[in-house]
Amino acid sequence: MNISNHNDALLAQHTRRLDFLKSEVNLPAGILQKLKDFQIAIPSWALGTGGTRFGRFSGGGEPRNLEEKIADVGLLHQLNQSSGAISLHIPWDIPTDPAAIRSLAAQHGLAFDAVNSNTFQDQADQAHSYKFGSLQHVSAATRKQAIDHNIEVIKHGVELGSKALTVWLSDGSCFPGQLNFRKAYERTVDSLKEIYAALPADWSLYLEYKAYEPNFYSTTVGDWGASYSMVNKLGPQAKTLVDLGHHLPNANIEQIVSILLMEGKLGGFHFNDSKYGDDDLTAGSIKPYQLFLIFNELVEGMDAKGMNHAKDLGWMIDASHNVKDPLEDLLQSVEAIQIAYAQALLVDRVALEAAREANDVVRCQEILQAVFRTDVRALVAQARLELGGALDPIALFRQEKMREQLIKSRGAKTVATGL
Ligand code: LRH
Ligand code: MN
Repeated sequence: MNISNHNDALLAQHTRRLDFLKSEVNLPAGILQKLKDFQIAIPSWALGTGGTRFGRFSGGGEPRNLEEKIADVGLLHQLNQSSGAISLHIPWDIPTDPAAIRSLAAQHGLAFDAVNSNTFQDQADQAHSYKFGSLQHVSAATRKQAIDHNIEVIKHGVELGSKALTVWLSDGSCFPGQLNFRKAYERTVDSLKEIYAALPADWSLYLEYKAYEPNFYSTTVGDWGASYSMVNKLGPQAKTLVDLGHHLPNANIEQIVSILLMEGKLGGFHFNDSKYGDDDLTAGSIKPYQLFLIFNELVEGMDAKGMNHAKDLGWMIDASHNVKDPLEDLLQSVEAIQIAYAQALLVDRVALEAAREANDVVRCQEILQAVFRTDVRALVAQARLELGGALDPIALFRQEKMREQLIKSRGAKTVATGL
């Protein structure tokens, strides 16, 4: 892949855009370094074509195994220098030879972010079904099976150098009366306590909440309140994970983020976007202002706690691609997240705070919206350029006919494990 030729051809246009941005806004010191340090983990389960119960339309050249998934994330990272980690889902991606997988990832400049357990599907050789839940299940044997699986996932993560376990539970009910909410909650907490006890001292447990699906009446870890109350019962290594698509319509996610951050209980994110439900669409593709407002709260809240933006929270994408090339979609998501972060770093927080203290509502809005309406793409591109990435990753992906090459080497009908 010839990144330097690609950049040479775009350099003049890029420099013009960057100079214009610099003439419009004073860039805070260190903003480029912050953008360069900001790495977003790619989900191993979103490198193929997703689908819905109504259909799945494969684009071809999908990774057939974990090695090819790592190569695909490596390709993304080569192009944008901002996808330096992969988040695995077990058992969709069991690393049969962890040492080999770890060194293959290192060759691509990749680390392993949080590992994800899966007690929302029954595996062929499974003794007890998760049809009626896992950690909440009425049967102690089923709960134990789910606890053991999570402990197994931690072991896989330790071998790969991961430092966090993400637990998302589809547990809940589909009809009123079906579930004793109190027992389900307590059984889930007691089960999580056994998983928490198996965490290495330097690990985190991210408890992901979700309003509905696949259960359609109640979800036991159904909102930030349920997750927050549970992680508080577990201990300091347990935090809440915010998947942007897991909220009821019109939820104020940026306010939830600010409270969890203030409480020291925000663990990380699954970035995506949605119009209706858990649509798992490209980050920033439906509600870009919300993504900016979330990063605005993150920068304010993390600075208030002296946190390291790049290292102290889990930055991960969780998306599913039904009509777009998975790799192009992921490149778009990373770009949208970097843009929202860059804009949040440009907010004049002193002026904003003064306007807030003066109840000058219009001034508050003007300060935020002026930044949101500032085109920072040249700044994000400059960070990529300085790290050896492509000025226009999607253009280069297409110029180099990457998908065609993947179809040629893997075939048109390959299906990646995952959603
Ligand atoms: C549930 C979820 C969870 C994953 C799954 C792939 O909707 O967001 O994070 O385990 O998607
Ligand atoms: Mn998720």
